[in-house]
Amino acid sequence: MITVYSEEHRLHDGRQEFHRGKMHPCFERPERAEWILDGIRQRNWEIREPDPQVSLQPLYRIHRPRYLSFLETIYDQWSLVHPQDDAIAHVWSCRGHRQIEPESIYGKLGYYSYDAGTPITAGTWSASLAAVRTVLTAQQLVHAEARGVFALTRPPGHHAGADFCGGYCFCNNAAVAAEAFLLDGLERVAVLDVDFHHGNGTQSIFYDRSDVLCISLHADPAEAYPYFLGYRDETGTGPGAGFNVNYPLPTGTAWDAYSKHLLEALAVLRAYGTTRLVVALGVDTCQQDPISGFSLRADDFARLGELIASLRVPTLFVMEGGYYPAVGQMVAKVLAAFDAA
Ligand code: Q9C
Ligand code: ZN
Repeated sequence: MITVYSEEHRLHDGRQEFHRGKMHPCFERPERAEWILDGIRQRNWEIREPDPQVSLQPLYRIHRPRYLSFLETIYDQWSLVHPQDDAIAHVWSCRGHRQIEPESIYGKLGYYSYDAGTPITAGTWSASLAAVRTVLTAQQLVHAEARGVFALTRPPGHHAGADFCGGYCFCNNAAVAAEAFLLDGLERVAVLDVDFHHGNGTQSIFYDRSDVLCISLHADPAEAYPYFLGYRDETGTGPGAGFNVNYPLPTGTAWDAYSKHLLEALAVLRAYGTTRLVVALGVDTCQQDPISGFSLRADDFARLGELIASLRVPTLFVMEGGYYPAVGQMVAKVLAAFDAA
């Protein structure tokens, strides 16, 4: 399996996130990509750089132009006032407040984000753009008839919506890739999100659309981040009615229960007639993950890859979460089992 990877991810290097009452070193840090690369290199798979010429049109279709300019410019404005610190919101809009983009940098940060775990640094925009080029280069390889390709994206993407960041995510790499398949003339594209956390950004982007089926297995938002989206009764709206499927699972879920729901998800993907699959590949479902609560074991990740392969659909794997050193082993197990099936 080919991996697409850019070392520009290193430019996004947040110092601290606000977590449960105190500032904490960022869980989502550059080292993660090294951990993942270790797993890929051990298998001797080809690693390619993103194509610098790849069209960014799908990015502009997924994200609002004003949000993208916010991402591009906010750190420079912030650093004039706070040169020693990362840009992070401390106030957000709520019910009864206006939904407006204020002039103040603090107001803008609140308007375009939804948590205090997602610092914006000097290199966040460059790294996010490199991740988008990475996923779009990988998408082009799948379009050119590769059976499976891995986009080693960092920062991750599935919590980012059309005009907001959060959950360590800025640009929604998986959504951008799905849009790229549509622009290439495909129909019945699907996103299968297996990250521990609900992919609230991806769901919100496609919620009223029938051209991208979104299916997610994740921790029940009643007990886990992102808390405000990812419930079972969220099935899509308008033309998108029936094209969003959530499987919220309780804390402690292990392979036995997980795989039952995965098989259901695969049946839905088959019934839809999926032509191209984007897998939002978080491996924070592993028992070892420091910020998550599922109990998948190393060998379960091979089963996961095997089951995804059983769909027999060209598949783009996009890296999402996973915050422990063995993250590359789990990713490699998924990809190797997919390849072998
Ligand atoms: N300080 C992904 O796995 N944790 N994102 C909440 C806020 C946020 C995880 C703590 C977890 C986001 C891509
Ligand atoms: Zn996650």
